Amino acid sequence: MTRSVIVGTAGHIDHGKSALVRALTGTDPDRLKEEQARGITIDLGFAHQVIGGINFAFVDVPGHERFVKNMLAGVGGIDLVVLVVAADESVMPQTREHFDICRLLHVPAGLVVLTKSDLADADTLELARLEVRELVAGSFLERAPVVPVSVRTGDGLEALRAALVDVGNRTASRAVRGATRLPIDRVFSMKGFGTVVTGTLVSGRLAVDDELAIEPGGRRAKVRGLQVHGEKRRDAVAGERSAVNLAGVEVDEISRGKALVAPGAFEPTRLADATLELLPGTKPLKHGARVRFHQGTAEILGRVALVGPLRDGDRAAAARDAHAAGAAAGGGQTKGEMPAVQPGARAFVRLRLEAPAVLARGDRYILRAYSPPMTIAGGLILDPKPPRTAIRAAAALERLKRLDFDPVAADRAAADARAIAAMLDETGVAGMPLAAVTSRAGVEPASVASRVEGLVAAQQAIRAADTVVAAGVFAHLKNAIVASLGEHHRAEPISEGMPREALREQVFAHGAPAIFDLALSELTASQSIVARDRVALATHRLALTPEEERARTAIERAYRDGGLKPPDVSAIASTAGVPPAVADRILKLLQRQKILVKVDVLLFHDDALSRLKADVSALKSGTGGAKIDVATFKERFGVTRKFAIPLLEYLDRERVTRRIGETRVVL
Ligand SMILES: Nc1nc2c(ncn2[C@@H]2O[C@H](COP(=O)(O)OP(=O)(O)OP(=O)(O)O)[C@@H](O)[C@H]2O)c(=O)[nH]1
Ligand SMILES: [Mg+2]
Repeated sequence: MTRSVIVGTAGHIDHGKSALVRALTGTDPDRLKEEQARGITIDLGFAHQVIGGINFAFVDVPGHERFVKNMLAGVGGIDLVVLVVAADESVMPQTREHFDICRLLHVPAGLVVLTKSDLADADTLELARLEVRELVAGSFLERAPVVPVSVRTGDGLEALRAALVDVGNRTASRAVRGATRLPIDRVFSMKGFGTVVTGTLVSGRLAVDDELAIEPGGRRAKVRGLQVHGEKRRDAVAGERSAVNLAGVEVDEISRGKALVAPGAFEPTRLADATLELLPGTKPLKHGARVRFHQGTAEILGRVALVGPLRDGDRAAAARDAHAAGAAAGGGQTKGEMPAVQPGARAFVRLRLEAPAVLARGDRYILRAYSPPMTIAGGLILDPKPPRTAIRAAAALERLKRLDFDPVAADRAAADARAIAAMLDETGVAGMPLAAVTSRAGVEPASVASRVEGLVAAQQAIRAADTVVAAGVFAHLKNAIVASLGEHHRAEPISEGMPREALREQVFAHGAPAIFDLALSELTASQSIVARDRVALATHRLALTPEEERARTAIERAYRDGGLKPPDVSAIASTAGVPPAVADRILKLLQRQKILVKVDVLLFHDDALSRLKADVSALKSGTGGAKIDVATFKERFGVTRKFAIPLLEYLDRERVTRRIGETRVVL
C-alpha cells in the first residue's frame, strides 16, 4: 500500500499557499465561488497527488487573520507542514501565528518554501531566508529545508518535490492501533448516497459496515461507503484523509467540530486538566480568563483556571507578577497565590468548557484570546475527566505533576502506568472499566490489557472481569468484609453469617460486583471466611445463650415428638415456655440448619420426613403394592387430610411418588 502523508500549508495571506498546492497537484484547492471571486482562501481546501511513491494529501488553509479558526480545523491532523513565506514580503504576522500554532501542536515535521521567487532579487531572497531562519531557530523547523519556488516560472518545484519526499519518508506513521477517531471537517449530502463526512483519520481504522458514534451527542451511524483520496476503499487506516458515507444520520445532525469515533472510546467532556504554554509577546493569562479552545476540528468557548506553575522558574515569574500586581493595586492584597501565567511561561491548568469536547489524554490543543481572537497558548491534555476537586490546593498540583508526560516518547508504558495508577486512586471503589482506560488515560485499546497486567504484577491494581481498582481499595474492601462479619457475628451470634448481597450493600455498594466476588474468593482461599449463601468468618461458631439453648432443645423435641403431626407454630411458644421472639429466632435457626423443613406452610422435623420417605419407598416391595391414595396414606401414617395433602405433594417433589389421577405410584 502507498504510504500516506498529510501536508498542511501555513503562512500569511496572499503568500502563494493555494497557488503552490495547485502547482503540485493540478487541483485548485479554492473551491468556493467567493474564494475564486476574491482571490483569497476562506475555508479549508483539499487536493492530493502521488509524488515519489508517497500519497500526499494536501490541506490548504486560509492565511487571512479572520480565518485562523478555519486554519486550526485543518492543521490538527497533519504530519508535515509547508510554511509558505513570500520571498518579496518575508515573515508577516500570520507567518508567525501559523508557525506558533504548528509548534504548540507539535506538528512533527515540515519545510519552508520561499514563494514568488520570481518577484525577488537575490538580496531580497537572502533577506527572507535569514528572517525565516531566525523565526524557526530552536524549533522543530530549525534544520528544515528552505526551498525557493516560483509557480510562475516553475523554478524550484522539482527541488520542492524532492524535499517533500525526503521529509515525508521520515515522518512516523500514525497510531493505527489507537481507538478510531476522525475529527469531522466537512459534512455534505451527495445525491444518491446521503450524508458524507470528511476528515483525517487521526487514529485507529475504519471499514465499511463499521458501527461508529458521532460525538458529542452519541448518535450512532454505520459506514456505508468509504473513499480515500478520491478512491473507493473497504477500509482506511490512521493518517489517511477519508470521506465517509454514513447511514442513519442526516446532514443537519452533524457539523464541523464533531468527531466520528469508536463507540464508547471517547466520553465527551466539559472539564480537562492540561499543561499550558503561553506564547511570549502575549499579555499575562489571568486565572479565569475566557478563551477559545481549539482541538481536532472543534472550537469551544471556555475558561482557564490556573492550578500551578509547571516549573519552579515559572513559579518565580508568577510570584513576581503577583507582587507587581499587588503594588500596582496600591499595595492591596492580591487574590490567590498565582494570579496569572506570564508570557513565555508554562503552567498546569484546568479547562472549563461551555460545550462538551471529544478529548483524550495526550491531545494537543490551542487557545485563542476571546477578543481579539489571537492565538495565545497551547498545551497537552493530561486528564479529560478529572474529579471535581479543589484545584488551588497543593494536592491538585502534585496530582498533575504525576500525570504529566511526553506523548511521543518511545516508551510510554511507564507514563501510562503512572497515569492509570493516579486515576485509580481517584476513582476509589468504582474503579475504572477497561474502556475508560482508553479514553481517560489515553492508552491504545490494544495496550490496555498489558498496561493493567503490569500494574497488577506490581501490586498496584486489582482486576476482575472488566474492572480495575487500586490495590489499596481492594485491601480496604477485604478488611471491611472481615470487620463487617465480625460485627454481625457479635450482634447476632446465632446467625450463621450475612447474606452475600446484604454484605455487599454494606461494604461495597458502589463498587463493581466482580471485584467484590474476587475479594470473597481470596478471603475464602486464605481461610479467613466461609462464603456460601451466607458469608461468615471461618472462626465463627454459633453461640446460644442459655435461654436460647433451652428453647432450642424444647422446640426441636416438640417437632421430633410431633413427627408427621407437628405442633402449631403459635402454640409452641406457650407450651415450651419460650418468649415468642426467642422462639422465632430459634425456628429460623433450625430451618437454616435444615433440622426443620418447611412443607407448604407447615414445619416438620427432618427426621420425620426422612422416615416417611423411607417408609413410602418400602411400600414398593411390601404387600400393599406400589400404589397409594390419599385415604390409604391417611390411614397408614395416621394423619389428617390437612397434613396428608401437603405431605403427598412433598413426596412428589422429592420424587418418591408420582401422581397419576387420584392415586400415586411409588417410584
Ligand atoms: N509572481 C508570482 N505570483 C504568485 C506566485 N505564487 C502565487 N502568486 C500569486 O499570488 C497571489 C496569491 O496567491 P494564493 O495562492 O491565492 O495565496 P494564498 O497564500 O493561498 O492566500 P490565502 O489563501 O488567501 O491566504 C495570486 O495572485 C497568485 O497568482 C509566484 O510564485 N509568483
Ligand atoms: Mg489560499
